[in-house]
Amino acid sequence: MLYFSKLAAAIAAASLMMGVASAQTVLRSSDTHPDGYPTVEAVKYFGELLKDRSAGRYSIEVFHSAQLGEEKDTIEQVRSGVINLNRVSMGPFNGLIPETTVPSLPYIFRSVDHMRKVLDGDVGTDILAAFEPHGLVALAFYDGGARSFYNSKKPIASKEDLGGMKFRVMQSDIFVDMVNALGANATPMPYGEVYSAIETGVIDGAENNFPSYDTAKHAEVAKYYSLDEHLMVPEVLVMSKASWDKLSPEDQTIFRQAAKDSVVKQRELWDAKEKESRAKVEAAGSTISTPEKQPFIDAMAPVYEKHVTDPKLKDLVERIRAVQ
Ligand code: GTR
Repeated sequence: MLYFSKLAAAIAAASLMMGVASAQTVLRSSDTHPDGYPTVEAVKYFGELLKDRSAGRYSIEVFHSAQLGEEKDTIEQVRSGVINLNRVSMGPFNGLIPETTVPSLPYIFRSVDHMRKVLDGDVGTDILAAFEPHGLVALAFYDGGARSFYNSKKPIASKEDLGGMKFRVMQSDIFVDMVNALGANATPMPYGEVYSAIETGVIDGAENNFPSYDTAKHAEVAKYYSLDEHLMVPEVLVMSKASWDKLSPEDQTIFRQAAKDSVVKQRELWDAKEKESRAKVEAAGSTISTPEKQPFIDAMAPVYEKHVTDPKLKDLVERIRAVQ
């Protein structure tokens, strides 16, 4: 009797061990946005596709709301392999990967359609490939729509109205130079500090798309949104090269395809969220002005002169402009 119960226990232990051996690998992914945000939901969807296509061997846990840290810090953690995946803006990569500066240039894209076409084509493939020497495998671009200025002080009816105002930007020199070229002052700081910086008057405002303006609650403290659409900085889903190298070539193909397929989902969610957030902030009392764009575009010449000197980057700019 004792023998049988021991045997049963041994079998149970063995199957448990086998279970552990065949258990799924749960990859950790970081996002600064809250649960439900289009990027967070798209990475979850990517995880579901992976789970299905790998017969349950891989899945993803998304740590949303900056639980793993602000973007710049989490990028370093992904490079060193501490975090497996990260959904981030292109902006914080500008100092590290020169090619990421090009899609981060003001008014480089003529429209959202133009941006999507560029990112889906050869230029997009080349920019994604530029991450690899930096300990990162870039799997896909997500949509971050257009970014515009907002502030707590006054409506911006023209470029001149920005003069002397203080705006938070993402931590990249391009954005500092962009704000300075508009006659305003730039303060680079992490996303998570923006709300209180506006509330306490350290800055007059910031710049972002409607979903971020809404979900980070910046609309509560900066009611004047001006639709100048100076940036369309793409989002990017990156994987740690250390994690990537552990995958078999077959699994790498599954990952790449699943990431690609999640882009379609993200764009659908994005388009809906942009409309929803805009309606929500307007209903809550934000006013939206539409300054003439051409003076903003004209003011960007020095930013291009300073940041697009390398022939490789000049070529990327030309290729983007040539996409119809
Ligand atoms: C958002 C973007 C984030 C982050 C943030 C910021 O639009 O989705 O990844 O970059 O802007 O301004 O820091």
